[in-house]
Amino acid sequence: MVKLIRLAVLGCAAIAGLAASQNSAQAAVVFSDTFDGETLGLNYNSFANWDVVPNTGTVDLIGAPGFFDLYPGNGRYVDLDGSTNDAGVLETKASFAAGSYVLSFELGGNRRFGSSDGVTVKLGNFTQSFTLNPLDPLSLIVLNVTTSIAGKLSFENTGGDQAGAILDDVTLETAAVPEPSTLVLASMGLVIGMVARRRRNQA
Ligand SMILES: [Ca+2]
Ligand SMILES: [Ca+2]
Ligand SMILES: [Ca+2]
Repeated sequence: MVKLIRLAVLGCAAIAGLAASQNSAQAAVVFSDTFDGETLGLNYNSFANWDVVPNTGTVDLIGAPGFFDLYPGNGRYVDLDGSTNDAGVLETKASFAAGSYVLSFELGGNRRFGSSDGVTVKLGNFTQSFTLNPLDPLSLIVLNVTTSIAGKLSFENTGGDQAGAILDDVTLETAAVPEPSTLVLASMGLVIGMVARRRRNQA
């Protein structure tokens, strides 16, 4: 019995050592943009961190002060359907590695025309679509995203009536992996369970 307990303790120590030697992957922000540093303009394509993909159409940069400020208090933001009746694809200049991320952004309705807008979000081979009614409020959306290939992050409004869904506050974080302490506790539970089972079998 003493031998068994000593084995269990040794096992725990070995697992703890193994876990401690691994780097704990904390969530890290790899991209963040509020659009507040941009210049107001229709059919805007001078973003610090984004390109409007050539030959896809246009987007507008609107907001404070007083330039189609549809969502006061949010600084500047993007109308994903510009002023050419052809919504462009807004794509990050940076490419992101394959992996798991937490992607957050704010989307709001166009607040102008009666028809709803579809918005497709892509990162590598991840894709998800949203439908925004014109009066939907600017709301935070948080997605767990996994892509098996490297790629850029993009937003595309479907349709082309010059009144697109509104995009603001885009943040991309790498997903956190479990803390070593969590791993150690889980491993210790496993070892203790095995010892208890052996004790029962021997009784
Ligand atoms: Ca903003
Ligand atoms: Ca527009
Ligand atoms: Ca529209």
